Amino acid sequence: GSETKGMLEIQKDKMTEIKFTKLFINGEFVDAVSRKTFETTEPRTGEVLASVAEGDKEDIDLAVKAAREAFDHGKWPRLPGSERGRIMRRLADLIDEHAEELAALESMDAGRLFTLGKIIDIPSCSETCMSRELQGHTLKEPIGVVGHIIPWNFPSTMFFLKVSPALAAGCTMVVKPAEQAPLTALFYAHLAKQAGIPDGVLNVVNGFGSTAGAALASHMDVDKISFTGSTEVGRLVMEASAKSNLKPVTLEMGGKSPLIIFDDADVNVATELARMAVFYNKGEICVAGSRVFVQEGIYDEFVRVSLEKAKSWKVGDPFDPTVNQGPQVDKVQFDRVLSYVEHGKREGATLLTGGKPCGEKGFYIEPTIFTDVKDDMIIAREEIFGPVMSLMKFKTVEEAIERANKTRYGLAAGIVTKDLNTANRVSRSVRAGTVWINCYFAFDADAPFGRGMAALDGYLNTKAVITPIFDSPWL
Ligand code: TXE
Repeated sequence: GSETKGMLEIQKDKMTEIKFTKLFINGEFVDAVSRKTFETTEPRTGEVLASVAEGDKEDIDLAVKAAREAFDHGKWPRLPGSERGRIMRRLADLIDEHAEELAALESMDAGRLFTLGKIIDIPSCSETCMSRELQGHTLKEPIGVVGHIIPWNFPSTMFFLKVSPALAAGCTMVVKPAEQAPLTALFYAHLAKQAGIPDGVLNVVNGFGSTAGAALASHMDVDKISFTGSTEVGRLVMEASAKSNLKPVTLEMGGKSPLIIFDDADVNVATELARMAVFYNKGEICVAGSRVFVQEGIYDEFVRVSLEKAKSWKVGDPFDPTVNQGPQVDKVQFDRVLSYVEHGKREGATLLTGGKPCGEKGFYIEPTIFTDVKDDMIIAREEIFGPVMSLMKFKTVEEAIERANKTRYGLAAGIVTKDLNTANRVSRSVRAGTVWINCYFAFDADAPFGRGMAALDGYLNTKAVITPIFDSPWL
């Protein structure tokens, strides 16, 4: 009907031309040495979106060489912090200017909701470029050539969470984006050049993990690796460092974060937070609150309202502004999520709603809720990375803490209660890097999660410089 037609029109004018598909090395877009390319699919349709140059070891070598040269002899690390800050602010302005186009590219490549990309992800990217600069009079020095290995769930956000602090610190770098979503990184490389970031400082080499990624992790001339992705690969990256030059490695891997809801919570607020915590970005988020513990007094009511809320959560085209949830990033993740649903059913959890693919094409999955989930079930232990909520009932605060901590992960946790004592007690006892109280996914520019001074620190070396003064007794 006319509604469909209207929506297609919205999509058409948001669609963007794909301008950059080659590797970005030493300030130029170039083919891979092998001339090979790979196809990236569009999760909305399951069809091919673009052919992208496929980098491998030789390309990583060229990119590291460019970054090395730019670090050892180039001007970037030697510029005063304020001057680097000025160039990065120019980059921030260029990102803002292209926000719509970038958000569209991200929707096409990664299935991110267009509206949210435009108002959250892309502006936060430009913000990370603005937040800090390194003052020249400290004894902190840039660590050198950095390798960034990036996942596909928030391609733009992850790019800048890694690249901005490294640039601000004065490092040079090679970025290996995820093969599932390789496009926006190339656009940012183009903008960085336009902003005046010198050639060789920021290089982008697309390619696969076991080839390009592994070559970067084991490179003798790379001084640091920053990785976000699966635990299995994180282990390989650390091993590659150990077997090469023992470069420091920063790893940010999976999660199975608990969201603990107490009897005194407002059920409407709590169900809303739970829905966001698990279904946001189709569950493809490392800090997703995928284990929802609900105290017994409000459990039944919580289940009832959650079911209603899942039913009104709209799945569909990421360009449609009325949609809450877009497609999973690719067929592999789509199949993986559905196989977890099967595990849940087999192990005896109750499938309250969802659990099936939806839409005629593309990788869409219904928002899914399991009740009667036990701590030792696979769906309660492993990261699903999809829109699957596991509901668990608990009685006491002690029990909630103990069960929340029964995980090999520890990224985040959420607490919903009106009682300050409970909030304080649980936030101190729960093992997690970020604890949200009566909110979820609230980020602050100065919090250590990839930003602020703590982020910058990861790209700096502390150097002790000792010199005797003229009539020092040590002479
Ligand atoms: O991750 P990979 P995948 C979790 C999530 C997801 C699962 C699998 O549970 O379902 O991991 O996702 C590069 N040496 N997370 O398979 O393979 C790869 O090319 C060097 C959580 O996509 O870890 C990509 O750039 N690099 C996570 C990056 O690593 C290698 C986000 C991540 O891919 C490599 C993503 C190798 N040997 C997945 N092999 C989060 N915490 O947000 C692969 N790579």
